[in-house]
Amino acid sequence: NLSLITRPLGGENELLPCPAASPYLGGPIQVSFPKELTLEEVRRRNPYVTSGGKYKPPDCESSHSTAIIIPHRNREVHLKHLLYYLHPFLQRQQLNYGIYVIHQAGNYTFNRAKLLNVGFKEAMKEADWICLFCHDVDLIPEDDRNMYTCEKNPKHSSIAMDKFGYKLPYRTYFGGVSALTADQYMKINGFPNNYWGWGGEDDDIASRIYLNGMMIVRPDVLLGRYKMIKHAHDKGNEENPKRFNLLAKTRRSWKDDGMNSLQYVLLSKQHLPLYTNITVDIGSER
Ligand code: UDH
Ligand code: NGS
Repeated sequence: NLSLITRPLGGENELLPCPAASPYLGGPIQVSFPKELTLEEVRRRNPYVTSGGKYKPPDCESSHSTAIIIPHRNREVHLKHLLYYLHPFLQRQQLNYGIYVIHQAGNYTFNRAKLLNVGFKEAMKEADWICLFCHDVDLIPEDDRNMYTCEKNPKHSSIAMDKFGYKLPYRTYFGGVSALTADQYMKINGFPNNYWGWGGEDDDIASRIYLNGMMIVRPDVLLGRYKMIKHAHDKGNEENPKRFNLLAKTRRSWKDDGMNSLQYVLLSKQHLPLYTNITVDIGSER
């Protein structure tokens, strides 16, 4: 119960460092999706969250800082449920964190990887985040020991999703929820900007990681469990027929397509109570 927390002070007004393992972790989480849930209720349950969806533990100094980047369009109901679970989850992990929703304006074909690049750029403008979590809006973590912190190599977190029978669908799968430090992100020149529509962009990112001498690390399979919110296929995110051709060229293209070629128009940035909402025009396929 976070409201019972007192502030153990180190020196004058100084908080002691948070313990290596948070005492608030509870393990498995029961996940359900009550229809009547409102953002107001989520807000009421998270009184320590400040403008833009930011948080710092009130009782200790965290050595971690994680930006959660959520690519988004037309999934408000999923977002509400994700925020409901994610805010308390991150607080139990005693992290400094901020939640960024990157909203693709317009009706042009969706581009998940480019939105994540925008999220990285905009989040880093606000703070020196140590760790960036790329997070699909419809994936709810089911165990709070699945730490939202970064490792020495890029980390794939959503390794046991209910829709895949709580197993990895294939060895290099990097979709859903994954985490990179800012250095790791820049080392691979960020993510590709040219995957319009569904599929392949996560495999491109995995290639970039290996091509740059890194590897994908994962949490324990008992901890990296996620429930996916069931939904129909999105309009405007049809399977990308070019994805196989693009993937065949990653080895040559990664250096020129990514953070160093990213172009977009920032339409708005709102610091809402539970998240920072960034609306962006990412253009269309050339
Ligand atoms: N997203 C949106 N809006 C969209 C499309 C995607 O917000 O219209 C975001 C959202 O965060 C989502 C993520 O992008 O979780 C990935 O979207 P996705 O459609 O690739 O993945 P998801 O697992 O659905 O949600 C899979 C659809 C099945 C396609 C099967 C094709 N063989
Ligand atoms: C692969 C896709 C990935 C996708 C994964 C899981 O085939 O982008 O399936 O998809 N790669 C290509 O299409 C090249 S899912 O079952 O979640 O719809 O993430």
